[in-house]
Amino acid sequence: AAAPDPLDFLAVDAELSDTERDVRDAVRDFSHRELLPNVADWFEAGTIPDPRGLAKAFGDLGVLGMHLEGYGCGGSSAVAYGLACRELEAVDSGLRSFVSVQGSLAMAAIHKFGSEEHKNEWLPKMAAGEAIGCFGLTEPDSGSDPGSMRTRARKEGSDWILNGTKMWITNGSVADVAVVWAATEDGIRGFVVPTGTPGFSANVIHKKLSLRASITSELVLEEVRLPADAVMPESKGLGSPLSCLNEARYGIVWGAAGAARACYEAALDYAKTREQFGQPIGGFQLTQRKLADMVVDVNHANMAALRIGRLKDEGNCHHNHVSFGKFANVAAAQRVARTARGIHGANGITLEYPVMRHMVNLETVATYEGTEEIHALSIGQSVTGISAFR
Ligand code: TGC
Ligand code: FAD
Repeated sequence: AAAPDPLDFLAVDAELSDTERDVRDAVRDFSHRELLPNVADWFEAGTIPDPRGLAKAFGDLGVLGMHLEGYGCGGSSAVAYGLACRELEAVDSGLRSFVSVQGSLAMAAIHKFGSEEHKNEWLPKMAAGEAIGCFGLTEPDSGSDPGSMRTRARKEGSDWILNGTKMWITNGSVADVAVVWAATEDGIRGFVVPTGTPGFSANVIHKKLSLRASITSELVLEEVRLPADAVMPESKGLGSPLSCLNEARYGIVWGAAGAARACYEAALDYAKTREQFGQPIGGFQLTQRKLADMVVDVNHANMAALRIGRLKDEGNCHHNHVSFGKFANVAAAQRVARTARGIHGANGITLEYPVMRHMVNLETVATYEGTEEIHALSIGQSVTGISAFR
């Protein structure tokens, strides 16, 4: 047998079909050409300077809502979509987030729960990157417990009136359309809110130390009047937004594997070339132990992502499978990023190398889309049958 490839030790990618490999390569080429040369500057600036241009480029690449069927969307397999997330997050978590929020949250919500009119109006232009969407679930006082939301939608004649504040909303201030979740007399419903509607405003959140190549905003809704058909007819209860979260969390399972791989590859390269005490630091036993731990984490993460992706394509993926993947892979990526940061010595704290950027991004990835603790509790509930959330 051939010796293991240091960059794919367990040959996980050998399990991919030709189509899946083509998607992987196309997204990797695009990411290396268009994103990697710019991402450190965007991270340093604390923004994405041309979000509309980026949306259009992602639309042309075909990654926005690529796993959704019809309405101008790609209709790809779950594994192909996951590979796209992996390659994007190998560059930066904020860039995968851009694609996740558009395709797996805003578009997926409209696709699952919207009317034919909502789908026809928004999905084709969102898939093309001509319109940007955001997804407003979290509030200042309602994060892990979204059922406690205070945003309200009340009926006035046939119109809906929305009031409330959403917090930490990716792309909120650059979005054309916001999917807003609000409590009504009939439970939680989702609303399609064009962001030009009077009473809707968005404020950029500054001073972030993580996910800096991403725009994060507060949404304020003050007596926002919407027509009767703004409500997504199929949305009913907290299960509706949670089912969208499964889609985005699935992308994170793969994305975290990408961030981990990027950190491991940077550390391996550095360890082989940086010399101290007359030899490459990769020649020291302590460094080799770190590389061994990293290669195990990266390959475990890839295997878990592929297994969960295959379950999803078979129609056998339960949301607790996704919790398992998010919990395991984000923690693995955090370990790898932190170790890789150390192997880079002082260079590791700069934006000249990707490792600390990934390390601090992963703080966000561990928090959003269900914190590490929330996914631990989901797995705990799944294996014991006992809920420990409250
Ligand atoms: P609970 O009573 O357990 O559930 C309410 C109903 O929902 C069902 N359900 C799910 N359905 C689909 N998918 C899931 N993952 C589901 N989890 C639960 C459940 O069966 C129930 O259905 P029914 O028919 O019996 O009513 O609800 P709970 O209030 O106890 O909360 C459960 C908990 C804590 C797991 C949930 O609320 C949760 O996941 N909290 C974390 C919140 C979160 O992840 N927020 C993310 C916001 S979006 C974001 O972060 C975007 S980041 C940008 C990016 O992705 O890049
Ligand atoms: P809290 O829920 O207040 O949690 C604080 C701590 O308490 C955590 O450690 C948590 O695990 C722990 N905790 C809470 N409950 C329990 C429990 N039952 N048992 C044990 N420990 C518990 N949201 C959106 O809706 N849309 C977006 O586009 C979006 N984008 C984001 C982008 C960024 C950069 C960030 C940082 C967040 C984003 N979020 C978004 C919000 C994100 O989903 C929330 O931050 C997350 O759900 C956690 O909520 P919280 O921050 O209020 O923390």
